[in-house]
Amino acid sequence: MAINLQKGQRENINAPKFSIGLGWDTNSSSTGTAFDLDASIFILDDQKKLVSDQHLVFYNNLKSPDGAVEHSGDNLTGDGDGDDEQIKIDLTNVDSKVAEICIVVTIHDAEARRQNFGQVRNSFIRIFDASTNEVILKYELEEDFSIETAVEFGRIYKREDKWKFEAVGMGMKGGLQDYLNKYQ
Ligand SMILES: [Ca+2]
Ligand SMILES: [Ca+2]
Repeated sequence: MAINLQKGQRENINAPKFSIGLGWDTNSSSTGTAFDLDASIFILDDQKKLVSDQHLVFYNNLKSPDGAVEHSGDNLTGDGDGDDEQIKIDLTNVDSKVAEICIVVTIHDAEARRQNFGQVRNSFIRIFDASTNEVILKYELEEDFSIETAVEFGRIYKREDKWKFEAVGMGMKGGLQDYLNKYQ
């Protein structure tokens, strides 16, 4: 049975290998131009900084150096139900320096296209077993965003050698750059 999380809720992750599915829907008629949302994964050390530049996994860098985090590739439209972008995680391979994995979704070219998360609907993050497709955890983000152009959907972090997931659901106005400033 999947556990449905509320914002801020934390749960243990018991299986070290799993996939993350991210979904969203947009209505391009609200701004006149197409939306392209992108998942970026910040792999952080215990000082909450990127382990290296290669530890930012996104459409242009699909795999972390240790192979533990792998992005499925860029989805350009978000059309349809189900996952729009996916990430494979193998915590048994993760570099020993890694303490946290943050999953951030940004709107590509948001400023020029005058788009924000106030126009995005049906956002979710789910953790599932890729071999059985069984959903373990799911968090449906409430639609309480307005001008944010980047939202941290969730984070996976280590506490006393156990990995946990937190449903974060917090946004920033300055797009991916805000998160680069925070974590680089
Ligand atoms: Ca995309
Ligand atoms: Ca969708």
